[in-house]
Amino acid sequence: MMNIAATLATGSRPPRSGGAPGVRFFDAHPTPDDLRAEVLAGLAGSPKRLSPKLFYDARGSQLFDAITELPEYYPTRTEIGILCDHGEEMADLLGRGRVLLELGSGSSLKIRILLAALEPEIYIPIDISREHLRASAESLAEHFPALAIHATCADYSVPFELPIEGDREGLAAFFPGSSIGNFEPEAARALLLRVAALVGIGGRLLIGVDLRKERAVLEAAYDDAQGVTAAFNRNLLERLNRELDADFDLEAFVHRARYDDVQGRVEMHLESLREQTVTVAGQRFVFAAGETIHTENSYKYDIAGFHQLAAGAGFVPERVWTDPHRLFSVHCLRVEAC
Ligand code: AVJ
Repeated sequence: MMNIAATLATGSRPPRSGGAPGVRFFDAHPTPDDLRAEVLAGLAGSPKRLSPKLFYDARGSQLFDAITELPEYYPTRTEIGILCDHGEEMADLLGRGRVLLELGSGSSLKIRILLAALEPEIYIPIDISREHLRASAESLAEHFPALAIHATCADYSVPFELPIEGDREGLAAFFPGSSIGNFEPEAARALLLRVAALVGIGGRLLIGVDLRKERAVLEAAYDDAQGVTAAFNRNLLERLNRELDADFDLEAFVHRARYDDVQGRVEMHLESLREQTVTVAGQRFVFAAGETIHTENSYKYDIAGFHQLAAGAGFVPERVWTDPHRLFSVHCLRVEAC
């Protein structure tokens, strides 16, 4: 079994490449989110809600990177461990020298582990944030100089054209980090259907899924002792103050994370500590004391439950890997001919 981490450190076996080495940038011109409309609609709702994608401005992305280093936040390091331990088996299943898509920009260590094992012909990171995608593609090219990187700016939750010539068999997609957990189950199924359409019949998806577990572990992972997740959550209000001329008093809102074991999700909220009125983009919103803004759901699955969701999108489970403590899972799913 080849030691993936060692290969990464030495970079001794660059991937074979059919496409021209280096970064090519493809822009599907995804419709920019109408931040103002989305936020005003969310705050006018009952309960008040804001989309978790609003977390990821520059400061938010930095805070999320800090979260992944926290002792309480086990998903990132656990998934990396699974990828390192089973990278070769994953490559055997997904196939080497093929086309590998990634939902997300490829800035993480995770994709480097997979690229070293899979040696894809072409790697296609798909992300809606243009600059973040360009930057991570360039830095990846330094690490994999012979790799053909077709960086694609697109919104993967809607149909778009894959930047590859001709029909290709056995495409593989990678969706790490349990980001599928941010989607409501119905939206998660719709996204998986999109991925199935992208990779085609016989194509495969390698996806990271956080597993259901005891409340104390989950609530600690989303409300760490150092308050980094609290800062990540409240940064959303700082962003609205900056970008939508809002006047949120950050001291008047507190971070809350609670596990709903019926829904199987960790909910993050920002709770108003007193009766108050906030103006956002010229509109006034009244908050009662104790009223919250629901900012994120992070669904957790057991393996059978996730396989059921995947089956609803035309995927058959081929293999699942977990860590020794069964905290996290990585699944290899194949698109079955219907
Ligand atoms: C990036 C969506 C996978 O839900 O675990 C981390 C985001 N939120 N701490 C998650 C997050 C609070 C994370 N995902």
